[in-house]
Amino acid sequence: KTNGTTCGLKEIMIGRCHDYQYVKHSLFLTNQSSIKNCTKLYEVFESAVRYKSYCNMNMSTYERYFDLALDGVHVINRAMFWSGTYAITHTYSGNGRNYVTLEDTLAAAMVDGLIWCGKENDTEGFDFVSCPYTCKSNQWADLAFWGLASKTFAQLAVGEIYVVLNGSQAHGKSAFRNNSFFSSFELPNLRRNGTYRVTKVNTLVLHSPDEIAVEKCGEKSLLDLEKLVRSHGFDYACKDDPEELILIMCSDKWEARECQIAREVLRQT
Ligand code: NGD
Repeated sequence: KTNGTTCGLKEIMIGRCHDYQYVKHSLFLTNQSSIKNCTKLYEVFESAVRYKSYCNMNMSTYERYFDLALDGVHVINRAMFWSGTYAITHTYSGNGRNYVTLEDTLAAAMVDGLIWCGKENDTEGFDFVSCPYTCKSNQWADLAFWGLASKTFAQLAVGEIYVVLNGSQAHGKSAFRNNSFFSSFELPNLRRNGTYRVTKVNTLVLHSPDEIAVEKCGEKSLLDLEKLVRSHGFDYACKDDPEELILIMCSDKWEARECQIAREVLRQT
């Protein structure tokens, strides 16, 4: 077991691309002209990374890939960001049916959860044995893909946006961290001007059933977030544990005290 490039990277990416366009989103029915060539997309991705040293990656490495994969996409009133809440946010977004997360876009869906790194002077051109987690010589290498993905996605959001934060973070982590992808690459890149600007940031703060609520709306790091959001000229709203999200959390934590209410209400009907 290693953390090298995922075996079958190419087949997975091309397969996911077909699944995304022809099955999950049935684009051939609704918007045939927006269908992208999956092989071409993979080739553009591959040419950025294969045979290249991982530590030479930078914030422009994947520019062509995102230009192509996200061309023509914008997300009006339902872009959803997350930090420390991956699983529940994606259950809630419903593959883009309810809200649209970065991972619900083709560009990110093709590689979400996969690992890859190039290798110079190698027949495969990818390192299938191990990928460096950090490059001492180049801090940008880590950020090359997901940093640019986050920035590009933030620039496509229009109108009201949503961010799902974790108010039960352990180990002194805060709900809104100033070194997270959300605060470094997404918040600063939201459109502030023009017809297609962002108008309002809706923050949803989740507390895991049976765990301590470390931060609630209007407290600690959530105050910093509010100030920052307002200084960018956006409206701000914050809600602790919206009911529809409590129900999703309780489906995994049925025994928790907070989930008793849901149980009792469901029994009555
Ligand atoms: O220092 C790091 C690091 N810190 C977190 N992560 C890191 N990866 C590194 N190589 N180096 C990974 O980022 C971590 O394993 C998580 O899976 C992921 C997100 O971290 P989290 O939960 O702390 O939240 P962030 O705010 O940093 O990033 C989430 C936002 C969200 O709105 C997405 O649109 O940024 C976008 N995103 C960023 C990174 C990765 C998505 C992904 C993804 N799909 O893998």
